[in-house]
Amino acid sequence: MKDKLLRIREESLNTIKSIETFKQLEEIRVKLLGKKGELTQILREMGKLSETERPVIGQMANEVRDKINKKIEETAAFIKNKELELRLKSEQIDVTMPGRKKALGNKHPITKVLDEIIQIFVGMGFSIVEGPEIETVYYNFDALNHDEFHPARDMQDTFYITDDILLRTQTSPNQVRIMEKQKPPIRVIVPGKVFRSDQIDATHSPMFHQIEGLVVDKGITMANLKGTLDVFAKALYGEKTKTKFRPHNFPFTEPSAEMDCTCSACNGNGCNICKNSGWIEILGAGMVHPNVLAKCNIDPEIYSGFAFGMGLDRISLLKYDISDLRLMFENDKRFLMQF
Ligand code: 2NL
Repeated sequence: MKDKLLRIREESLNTIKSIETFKQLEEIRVKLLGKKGELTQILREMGKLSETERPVIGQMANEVRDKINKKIEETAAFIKNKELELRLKSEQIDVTMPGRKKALGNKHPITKVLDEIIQIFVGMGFSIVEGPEIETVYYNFDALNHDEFHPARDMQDTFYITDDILLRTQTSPNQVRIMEKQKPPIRVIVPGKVFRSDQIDATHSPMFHQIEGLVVDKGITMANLKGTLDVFAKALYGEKTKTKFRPHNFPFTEPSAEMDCTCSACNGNGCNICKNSGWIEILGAGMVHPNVLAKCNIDPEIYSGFAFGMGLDRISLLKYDISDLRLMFENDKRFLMQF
């Protein structure tokens, strides 16, 4: 029995030495010291021994058990240390590595042009106002002096929600709201989305962007309109830009005009962008119709004003030489990242 104990001791210590994982260690522990373990077996057979042998073998068996236990504990600590070391090594980070760059988006070409235009008018003392995209027939048409039979009112051209509610076809209803609320002097620009029932093609979209402007005060004349819009054109397209005004007709202004600028791509010499005319039409404008002022409780005998409106989409297409309006709304990053 003594030999057996010595053999167990020798073998156990050798096996434990070569162990590398907690799982193996636990297996060995059960094999040696568990209920069915070799050592336990021996301790159980102690009864068979003579009284002189029993204490000697007993003490020896205990010593072997303690020794194995101790070795197991040491090995456990060793494995734990080794695993920690491995983990530290594998999780090492190099704080000097350059970080991963987040891809920043960029502004949409229409937003860029809008920002630029806003900057110019803010520089001239205008405030920016925004308003609802869903409007009443009154604010969109009646208050703007559209007569009962004006073609723009047609179901074919305007998105009606009910007989009385529609998607605004221009941002002007918002200027009406401002005139109702605020006494002159008024100097505002109103950017926003507008809606018309157009078939989609390279130059048309049922949703597009406008920026309109309104100035109302005592003594405002056509000279203020022309001066302001000429300064605007020079700020947008460069100091050398010339402007010209052609007579036009809008229900809400009288007199009305359209303004052309010399083409900034060819300095007015003619190119494919301006279709060889040297001029580019950029906005419509006019003196606010007395009927419109009166509807907003502003006395047209005391006050006068000018107003203008332009399509941002068209100006952006021209500025960036983009051939198809649909590209603007397809959200294709390959297109959008170019601006
Ligand atoms: C265009 C022309 C224009 C206005 C908009 C306006 C607003 C009020 C009173 C009078 Cl409240 N007029 N707006 C005036 C003239 C032209 O837009 O071609 N837009 C794209």
